[in-house]
Amino acid sequence: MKDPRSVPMNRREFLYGAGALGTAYTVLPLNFVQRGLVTRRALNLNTLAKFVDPLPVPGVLQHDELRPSPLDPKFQIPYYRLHMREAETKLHRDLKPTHIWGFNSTLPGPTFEARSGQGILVEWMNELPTRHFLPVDHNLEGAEADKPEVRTVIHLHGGRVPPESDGYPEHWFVPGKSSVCFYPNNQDAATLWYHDHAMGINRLNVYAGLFGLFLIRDEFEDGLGLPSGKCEIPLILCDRQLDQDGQLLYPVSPDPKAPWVPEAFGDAYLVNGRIWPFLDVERRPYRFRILNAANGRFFHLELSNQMEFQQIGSDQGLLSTPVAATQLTLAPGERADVIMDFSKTPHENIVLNNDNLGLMQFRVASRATVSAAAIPKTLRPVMRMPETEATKTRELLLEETVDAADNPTIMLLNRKRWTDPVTEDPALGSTEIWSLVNGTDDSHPIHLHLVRFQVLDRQNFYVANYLRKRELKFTGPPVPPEANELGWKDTVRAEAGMVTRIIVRFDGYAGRYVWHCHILEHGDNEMMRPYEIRAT
Ligand SMILES: [Cu+2]
Repeated sequence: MKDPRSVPMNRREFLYGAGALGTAYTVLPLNFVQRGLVTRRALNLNTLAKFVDPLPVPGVLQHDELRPSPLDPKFQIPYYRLHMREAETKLHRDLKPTHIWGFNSTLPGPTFEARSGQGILVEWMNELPTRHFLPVDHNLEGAEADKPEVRTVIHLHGGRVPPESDGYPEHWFVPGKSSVCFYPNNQDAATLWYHDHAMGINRLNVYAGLFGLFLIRDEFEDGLGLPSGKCEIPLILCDRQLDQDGQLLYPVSPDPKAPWVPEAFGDAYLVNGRIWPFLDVERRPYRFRILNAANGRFFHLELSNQMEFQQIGSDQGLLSTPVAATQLTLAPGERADVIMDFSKTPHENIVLNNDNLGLMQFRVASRATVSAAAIPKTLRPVMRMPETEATKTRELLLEETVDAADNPTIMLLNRKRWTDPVTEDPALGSTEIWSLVNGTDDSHPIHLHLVRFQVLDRQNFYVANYLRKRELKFTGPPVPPEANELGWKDTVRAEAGMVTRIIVRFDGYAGRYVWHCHILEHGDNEMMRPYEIRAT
């Protein structure tokens, strides 16, 4: 048995509804057996004061030197070094420093500021210890006992990157080694992020702190007059479990030889690496780059005063027009570029909530400030891709297998494991429709490396019939994508019991990439497949 919980019809919805912040593990009798057979009890978050720490803003990276471009050695391009190190960091004023692994010793790592069309080189340096401090499961593909326990490889999520620099999960390197990646940045301005992608321990490395933001800017976006400087702030969200000493706890199954769990939730929410921070804001519009960097939690955001905000961008850059909303759902891996205008709000404290529980507080200044430029009514045009452009449609099943006690044991894409031969092999430059047939009770955020895509629709289907006969019978009409899903995406929520269709042009580079579920516990347990773009 892998999972100590009883599994209701829809696990994740149950966890939200329980008001327990998805911490089913912490409401069970705790017996966390981690290295050294130490039993550690969870921290009671209610003992911490809310909104006493200022929101940290990750520093912006400066390059170390210039080096010849791999595209044309006559040109020198910025060369950055990032050091993955163990470190201690304060997650809250009243907690002892927490042991983490971070890029340049920080959680989140520093932010890249790149320009569209201007390539950079990054040397990712593994300076981590040789033993992992979180529970490795040697039964998982790629994390066998004969593999080095600590391995890392970095993926630029949302980056249009040549295959050798994409962070293929098996291209890991061990402590004392480094890897140089080339990021051409030949793509529209967008909110990307970088994170570990090592085979079989990805969930642990990211949980330990190995992630950060990567912004690409361009002239078009510059011309929109969006809030910038101190009015443009990343909000990087994740959740963690902490023990009574404020140290990271990663949940484990009752079987010490097979500690993998199907999802890892925590009741400590971190915004830019801090629990319940506050941000002083002037009475003017702010631009927030919101990233869901959690292992498995879906965030459902809203402001305590029900204030409307404008979403101006999604995963792969600007939407065609701002989308007004009071609520925002972000699955793991998804990003939202959001304008919140505090100019018309009174002097008050506004809480950013997730499922009615506070994440952080905005303290609106008492003085009115100079009026700021209005948000443009139109942003970057997004041409909808016609379905007729697709030369192939693939039906791809998302499936969980369960044991006798109905606990998930493995998650599969199209009933294939990681080591099975490649089945998704689009030709370079071709367009395909991928129908993500979700036969499970959970939503899975599906991410394709290299490409951007558009969401076509979602449609309920008769699941039992499909699992038996592989025959699609729809039980409802197609549902169009939500207004904030009409831009370019790289991660899509494949909803439970629905077929989610995306249309993808496979351009950029030929070679080997991956597609996977961004619930990291799923990706580590077979919900990840290689795919190959065939040169034509
Ligand atoms: Cu999944």
